[in-house]
Amino acid sequence: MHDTSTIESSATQLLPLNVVNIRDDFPIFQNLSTDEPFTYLDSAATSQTPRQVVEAVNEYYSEYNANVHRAIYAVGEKATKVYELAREKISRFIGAEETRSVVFTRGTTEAINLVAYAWGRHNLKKGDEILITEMEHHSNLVPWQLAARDTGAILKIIPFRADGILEDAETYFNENTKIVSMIHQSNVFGTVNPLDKIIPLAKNVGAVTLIDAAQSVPHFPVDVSFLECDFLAFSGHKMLGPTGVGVLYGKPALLEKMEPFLAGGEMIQTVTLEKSTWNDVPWKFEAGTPNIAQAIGLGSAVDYLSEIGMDTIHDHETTVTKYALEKLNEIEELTIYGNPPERGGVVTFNVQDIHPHDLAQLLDRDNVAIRAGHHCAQPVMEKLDVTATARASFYLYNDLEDVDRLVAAVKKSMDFLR
Ligand code: 7TS
Repeated sequence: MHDTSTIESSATQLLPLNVVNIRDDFPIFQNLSTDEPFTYLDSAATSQTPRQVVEAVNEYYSEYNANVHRAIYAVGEKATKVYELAREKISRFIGAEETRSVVFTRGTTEAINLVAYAWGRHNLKKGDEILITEMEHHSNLVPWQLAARDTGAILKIIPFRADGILEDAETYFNENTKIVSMIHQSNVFGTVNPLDKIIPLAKNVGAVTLIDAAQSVPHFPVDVSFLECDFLAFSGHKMLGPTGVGVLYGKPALLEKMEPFLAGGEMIQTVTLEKSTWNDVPWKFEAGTPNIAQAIGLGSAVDYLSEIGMDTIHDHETTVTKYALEKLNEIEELTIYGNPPERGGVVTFNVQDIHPHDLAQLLDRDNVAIRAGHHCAQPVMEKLDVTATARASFYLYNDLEDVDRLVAAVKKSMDFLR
């Protein structure tokens, strides 16, 4: 594909990936109409898309566009084959023992809702406890608020400390804990939560585990067989894939026992006017025509990430993040939120007196794209006593010069507003 060997950056630090070559694969870095380099620091919201993924989607539409699991003609059979091949690739990528563990959804949000409805509504009752953390994205909080409301279960919350680390997690587990649903890597602090401790605690009390891996699967190796979680959710668009596709991994025995989530075509075995029976797992959970092109695109994204290697991607992001923390910390008026020792490539901050939305807008003038807002984590903002923050997030196409441009643009904004 390309040479990913180490290069020396202008900031005289070695980086594990050759970012110049990697960027060549991403049309957006070539196609912008400005001379300024595009400093994209918002991959935690959505990642950029390599040519290989765009081509896989394009090929489906231009060469074998047909519905899946029903056509008895060549292009339809090819569509089914490539769609199911994407499932196999994703299954291998996350270390699943069986391909049928992989259910295609629209994204992390839908995957978590699937569990909250299809598992939660049928297994939770009054007095049961649902355990989440205070650092969840809304998509792993609101579905459980609704499940608690509908079943009489209690929503329990493990708090975090000012440094962005969970506090006394072990004290929240008891015989009433029925499900533990937890963010793997925080989209605000970058904290990587200690699943090696949490999952055994959940197992000890017989609770089911669901991991929100939206910010982890794209950035470092995640192996469900090693983690031994029951469910794991992630989104294609945060890992170089298209929008509109994501994954729910589930242990087959659990998926088999669960009721369907959405109902309609494809998820059935037999239908009469009176009643229906369900298709096998995973198709029982894929009602209607799926996002075929997007799933195929995600298969191609997984090929791309695997070829580079998730360990290398992780090492690369760690180096860039360390450099960003160093450089941002040198700005006296700037506050960085959280300081977890185990962290991913997300840095959340505010600059004294400057609203993060103003900062993001000024940075945009220098072609530096960051996220500003509550990051779909309003309870986290409340605890930090802010309404919003700025956030820079890194991926395999970022280098130390991106950090330099971010820091220069932040300083320029400070001068402009003072
Ligand atoms: N969980 C986490 C940890 C996330 O970071 C996100 C999206 C989601 C779930 C939802 O994913 P979706 O693909 O279903 O939307 N996080 C962000 C973010 O941090 N900025 O924009 C989206």
